[in-house]
Amino acid sequence: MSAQATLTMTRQALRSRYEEDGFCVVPELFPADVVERAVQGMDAIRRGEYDTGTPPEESPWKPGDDPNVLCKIEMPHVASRGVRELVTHPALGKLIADLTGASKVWVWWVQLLYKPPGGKPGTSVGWHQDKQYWHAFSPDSELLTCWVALSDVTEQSGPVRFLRGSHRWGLKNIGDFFHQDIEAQKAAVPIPPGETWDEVAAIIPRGGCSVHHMLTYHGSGPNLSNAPRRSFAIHLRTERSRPADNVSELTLEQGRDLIKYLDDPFYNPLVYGKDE
Ligand SMILES: O=C(O)CCC(=O)C(=O)O
Repeated sequence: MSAQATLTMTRQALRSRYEEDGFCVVPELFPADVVERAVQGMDAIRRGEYDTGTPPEESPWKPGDDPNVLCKIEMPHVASRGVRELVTHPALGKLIADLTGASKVWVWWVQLLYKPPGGKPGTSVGWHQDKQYWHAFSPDSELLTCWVALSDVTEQSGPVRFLRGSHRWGLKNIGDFFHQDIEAQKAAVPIPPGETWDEVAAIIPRGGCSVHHMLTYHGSGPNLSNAPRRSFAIHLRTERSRPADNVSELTLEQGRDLIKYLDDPFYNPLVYGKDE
């Protein structure tokens, strides 16, 4: 069997996993040199150095802030050439097209997530569904996230934990990214009748990724390893997505500004398909 035929088979299996579970894990996607340049870019951004000349968006964490809490920086791909190379790498667009059957795929938001070691408070991510923060898109939009591992992600390093099948539970609007006690928070997650809590930790080698649906519940605990957990959450959309009808009525907290760059290829690059 040719390498292409093997890849196609693997992609079919991944697509089934994504559709059935609401997430899938891809152990190998980005070339090692691309990952290394993105890591260098990540460190430069954390120091406040921007080789594109453009700063990231206003972010919860700024250079000089506490190095022991979760570092979350918005839109790092406009600030670093190395990060941009990874975020626009053709392997990413192809993967998303293979998983969704889409003819066009755009990156519409990116988060740099650096979870320091040491298990300190302020490093967990509470259970949430991404769509609860994305009201600026219509409810039926096809939105998904590729979470890229730039360090080996193990059970000890605070991996993302997904609730298998929760993408079929509907939008609950119950969850909190910044909640710190993810054990206690479990009680608040509304499990529909007949469903169960089926939690899976995404263990991913450096250069691999996971992909999750906008309704899949997920969160992560502290990093108990002795190395930082490095990642980018790359939020993507397909041609089956559109702004919500009521965008102008939304508040900033409801995500009104998340669609402000849809027509700007520097911020929202097309990563699969062709422009008309
Ligand atoms: O990095 C994490 O632990 C969670 C990231 C997240 O919430 C996401 O990728 O949507």
